[in-house]
Amino acid sequence: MSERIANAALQGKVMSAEEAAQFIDNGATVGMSGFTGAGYPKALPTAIAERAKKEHAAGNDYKINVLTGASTAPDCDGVLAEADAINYRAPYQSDPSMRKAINSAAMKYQDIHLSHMGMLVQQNFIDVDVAVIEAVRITEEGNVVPSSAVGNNVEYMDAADKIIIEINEWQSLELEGMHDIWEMPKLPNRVPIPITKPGDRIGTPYIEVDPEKIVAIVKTDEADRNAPFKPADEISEKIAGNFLDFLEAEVAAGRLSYDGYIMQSGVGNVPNAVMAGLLDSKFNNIQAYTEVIQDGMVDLIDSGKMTVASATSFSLSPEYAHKMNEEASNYREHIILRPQQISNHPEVIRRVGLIATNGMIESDIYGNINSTNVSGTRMMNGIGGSGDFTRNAYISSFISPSEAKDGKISTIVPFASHIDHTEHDAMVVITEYGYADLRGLAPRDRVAKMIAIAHPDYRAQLEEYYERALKGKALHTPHDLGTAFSFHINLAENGTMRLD
Ligand code: 0RQ
Repeated sequence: MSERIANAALQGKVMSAEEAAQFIDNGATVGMSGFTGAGYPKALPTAIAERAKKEHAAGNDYKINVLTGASTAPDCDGVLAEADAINYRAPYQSDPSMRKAINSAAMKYQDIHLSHMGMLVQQNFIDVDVAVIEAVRITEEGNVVPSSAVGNNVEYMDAADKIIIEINEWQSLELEGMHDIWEMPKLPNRVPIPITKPGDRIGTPYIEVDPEKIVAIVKTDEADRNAPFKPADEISEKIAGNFLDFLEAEVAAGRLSYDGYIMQSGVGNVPNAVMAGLLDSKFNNIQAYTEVIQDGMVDLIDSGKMTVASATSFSLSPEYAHKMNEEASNYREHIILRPQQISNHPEVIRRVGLIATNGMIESDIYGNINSTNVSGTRMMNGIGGSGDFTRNAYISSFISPSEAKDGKISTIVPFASHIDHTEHDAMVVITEYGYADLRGLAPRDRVAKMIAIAHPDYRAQLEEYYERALKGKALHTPHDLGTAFSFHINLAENGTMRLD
């Protein structure tokens, strides 16, 4: 253990998770590590949940506010939601139990852009009482080497009065050297971020921490919890093929080169299929300036097609997480893990000129995108980093199957029931039926392109809607508000929309 806790004074702070949970009072705001199932605390959430259950059984109030990097896992967000231990949660989650608690109003959730979260803490909009951070090692000086995600660890530890470190022996010591920690000075002293290429390293491989603030160290030995990806199906392969056609068209138009395409990619099976497609493409020296490293990127690195991937976290299947742990030292020259304020920073995203590709729930016929609220009301996961990238990318694209819920609803709809990304930001929408390039098109000129990528079963209804919209007082963006949500209402009436 002394290899993992090199600071002699801190070795005396090792205790059980139950003991460490006593530092977290009712009403506390807790800033946790963790991003897409990687690098989240493995022991404290369960200990906090158990404490909450005991307090509730004794008739006492006990709820905390939880901030993270992004989503975590059932043994973090899941156990806390099930124990009714959360009052307020931000900025991104994807846990089924937590989703249920959010949609039944048992807890509050604020869906914040991932690049904003650290800034809100840094500028004192949100106070952090305790930081609970997973690490691979504490250095002799008391500095913290994060594990498989950096997230908002820097801002949370800076702001917190008390810090609890979970040293996870499952995480490879070889991760040390992969992180690049750089902190933006507080206002009014901000400076340009000196990153011009995804591979630029600008900071330290550890987070500087005041060791006096570390009140507890808890030892764990648990794997990150990410679900394995489903093998690519026919639809995701078609979407990936259409995305590659779009890239090829950009090359043909002289706007993109086969050498040095810079990508951001959302998580999921379809983005992974896109990366599998890139393996057999003419693109070389592919670089990622993104927020999560997925299986497909590891394959691209292995093949030599991807030279560098900059992110804030891993989001790997169990098989690939194991491989990364075994071979971290080999991947260090290709992978950089940064604080999420930097991985998702508008300044750098715009400068490097990347192509952003994210999933969506639905797009309307004008290109307004809903990423978060099913039928405008039920929170799915959250905006994550999709807003950071979509608003600032060189080209912003959205990929999705043309229908959801076994064909019961079209993902191309007359009017998006909730809008996360506006028509001003979304440039290209891709389904298994092709891509709609909306760049340079006025709203009315977008409609035919969007209907052409809708599922054939829904095209006539969409055309009929647009005809009706034109017959009314057809203004700049024709709509027939009385029937705009007919697709969503039908879905609700069919009883197929899960409301929890
Ligand atoms: O629900 O699991 O109950 O069947 O939504 O849909 O098609 O599996 O697609 O996994 O890519 O998720 C937008 C949610 C898409 C995701 C979203 C239902 C569908 C299924 C999942 P079931 P799919 P994906 C980087 C960037 C925001 C964050 C982001 C997301 C479930 O991409 O969370 O982009 N994005 N971050 O049935 C009703 C519709 C629906 C629908 C899908 N139109 N109506 N249900 N579903 N479309 C990552 C981070 O930021 C960390």
